[in-house]
Amino acid sequence: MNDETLKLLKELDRKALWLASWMIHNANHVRENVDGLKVGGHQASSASLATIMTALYFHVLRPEDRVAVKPHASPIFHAIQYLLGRQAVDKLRDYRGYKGAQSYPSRTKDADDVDFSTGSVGLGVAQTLFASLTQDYVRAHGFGHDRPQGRMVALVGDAEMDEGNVFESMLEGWKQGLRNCWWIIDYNRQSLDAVVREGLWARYEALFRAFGWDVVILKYGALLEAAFARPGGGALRSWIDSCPNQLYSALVFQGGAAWRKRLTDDLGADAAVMGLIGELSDEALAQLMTNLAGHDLPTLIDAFGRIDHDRPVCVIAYTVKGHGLPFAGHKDNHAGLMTTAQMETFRHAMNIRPGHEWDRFEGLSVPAEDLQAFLDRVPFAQGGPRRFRAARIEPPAELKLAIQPEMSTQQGFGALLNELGREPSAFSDRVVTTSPDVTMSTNLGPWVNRRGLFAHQEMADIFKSERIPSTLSWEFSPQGQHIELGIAEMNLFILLSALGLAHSIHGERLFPIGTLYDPFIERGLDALNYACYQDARFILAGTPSGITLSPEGGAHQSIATPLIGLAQDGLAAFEPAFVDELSVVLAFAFDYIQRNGEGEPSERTWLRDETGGSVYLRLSTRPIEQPQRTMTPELRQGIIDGAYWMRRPGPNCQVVVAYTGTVAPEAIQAVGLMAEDRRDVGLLAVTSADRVNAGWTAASRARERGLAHARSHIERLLAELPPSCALVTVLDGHPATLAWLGAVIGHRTRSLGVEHFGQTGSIPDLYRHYGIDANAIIAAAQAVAPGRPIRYLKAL
Ligand SMILES: Cc1ncc(C[n+]2csc(CCOP(=O)(O)OP(=O)(O)O)c2C)c(N)n1
Ligand SMILES: [Mg+2]
Repeated sequence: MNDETLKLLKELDRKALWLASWMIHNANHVRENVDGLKVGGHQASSASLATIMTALYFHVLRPEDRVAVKPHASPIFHAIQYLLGRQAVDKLRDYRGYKGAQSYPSRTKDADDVDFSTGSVGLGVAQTLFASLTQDYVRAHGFGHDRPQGRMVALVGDAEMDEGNVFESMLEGWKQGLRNCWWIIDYNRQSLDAVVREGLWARYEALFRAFGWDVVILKYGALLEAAFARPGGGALRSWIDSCPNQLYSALVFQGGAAWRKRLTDDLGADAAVMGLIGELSDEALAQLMTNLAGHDLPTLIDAFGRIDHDRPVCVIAYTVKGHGLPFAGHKDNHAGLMTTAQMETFRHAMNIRPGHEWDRFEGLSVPAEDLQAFLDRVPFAQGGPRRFRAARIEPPAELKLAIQPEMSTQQGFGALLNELGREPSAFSDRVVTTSPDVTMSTNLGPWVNRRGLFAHQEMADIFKSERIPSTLSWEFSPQGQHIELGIAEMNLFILLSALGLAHSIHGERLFPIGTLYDPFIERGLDALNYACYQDARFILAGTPSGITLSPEGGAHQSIATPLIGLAQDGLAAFEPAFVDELSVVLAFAFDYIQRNGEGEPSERTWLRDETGGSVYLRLSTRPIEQPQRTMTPELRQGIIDGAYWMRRPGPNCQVVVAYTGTVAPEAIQAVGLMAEDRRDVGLLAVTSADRVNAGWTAASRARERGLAHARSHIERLLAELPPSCALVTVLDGHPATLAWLGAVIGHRTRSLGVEHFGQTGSIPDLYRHYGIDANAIIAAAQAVAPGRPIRYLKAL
């Protein structure tokens, strides 16, 4: 790098820090602060990473690289994009405001091509690892060779390294042969609350090396290195090396005079050291002592340039939190904000005239044309758009399957995928399944037998070659279409997040399907939420679910997952009872996950169906009798819209049983038993509480906004009922999932479900115990639809 370039980069470094600071100051002081909440964290954290990000974005990164920027560096990221001409000034002015630049980098809400969202610490870090794996998967399958391979880069806060999911992903990365992944740790030795433990860097180093990563430690900048080479330099280096983090931080905050006093106290007897620091003014001494590598452009650029292999790399870059700002190093600086007076001082130092704070080329020490010419050549900005659009791939219109008289939805799921795997096709060749060590027990086995497991290298199944009978062939190859993960559920969701963004990040559409035991969704819930927030597209099968896997007991039962399905944005949740329903839902899902999000809500359902999203299937291992019926277009639509009449209520209907999922036999039986004593009983199959609920909410809102005729699917279904009719709802999950049905029109409602869990036993034992069997349904009907006693009701 020549001096000219270095000068320009230094200018950009300062400028980015100024803009980030001004954004924050503007958000707090200039623009009325509407929510009363001051920006916390962003100022000091942005300053900590400013130089590293300058080196990366203006010099090191290539258009094909993708980056996860640590959450609190959002302002510096937006400032850099603005300098590159990729972000509008209005977004900066409205930072943290309505539709302005986001507080934490957001793929979905920001306009300046955030590659990976961050915010919940640790998740963005792991996302880069799985994005890298996805890149390899895509290329191994013969896709995307017309584009260069990128490096997946994470800018990691040192406290972020405390998150367990980071380590879980490292272990998985090692197993999967991770490549092209850089994690750059902003080692400022500060977290949100305090200064971190001594010597953490050594733990990181050992850890990363153990997992096969290259570790680059960047501690001192060029000024300090030069000083170390001089007489007295050795002693100075030893002093800094052994200086506790707390003391170092405190001295950084206190400045030059404090450095001098402390060094004199400790090393006063060493004339060479005293000579060395004696030449320097207080200001120059402070500059020297804070000249850590993470703030030294030549050191950074040199180090990044030396990485000449595709093994994963961890860079531990020493920095000062709040570097260059008045609260640098102070342990309380996380929420530190610059006062108006401090901003004024900074403005003078930057040579910026009042009213010109946002101008890109204001106050430069280099000619604007030179800077513009440099920006025009920045490699990162040479590519076209960073988001690809992969063409839609036609899924099969129907998924065919011979349905046995008795089946579970989980069996049906395995059988449907088995059918899908039979023939190669443009569609099925892009299906990729994954599971955290529950591939067999979630019925992915037949599919895996057909399509094999993915790995960089072929690995034979010795059991097969030794002719030992086994139902599963466990053969790995670069063509395999199943990614087997270790048990960590966080990894499952982050991998789904990466595979589910392949169309946008790598330009190639994949159809990711992940399976796990339903209760363990809660283990990975934050990562699931993260995947949805990034608008990744995948299908998730949670199976088995509820208390229905009864003998397994509490450790494997799920109650809350239907509510997660209902509430999780970006995830359409279905709980089919029968395999023909599942087949319809799965075919719909393959289409739905490809929709691109620009349409209006459907006038029929008021669902945002054009927007698309991911799909969650809550399945069961309970074999139940399958209905013998023809799949009419109307039935198909009802299943997709979320509900249909299994038994249409008559005009004098007194009670309707609405059920979801695997308790269908109980609901059917209860309705049969009640029929003699309650007139015109109806049976409503709810295949997606989520979708009928969302449609109802949206239609209600549309009416309030003046669209008087808006009606959602569930409103039309329930409008058939007389006002005096009562509802009994039931599912193997939390009763609140369907309880709201009573509010749609105002029918009296009793909701059955599971609120407490943990018992082992047979299905009849547990359904009786928790009150979701046929008798409990009848008892509830008797209570909400009083009339003559229902004769089949037994004492509870
Ligand atoms: C999962 C999660 N827990 C807690 C937080 C709140 N939080 C934000 S940043 C942070 C620590 C920041 O420390 P570090 O990563 O070292 O960044 P620095 O502040 O040094 O820039 C915490 C606890 C969060 N964003 N996500
Ligand atoms: Mg930190």
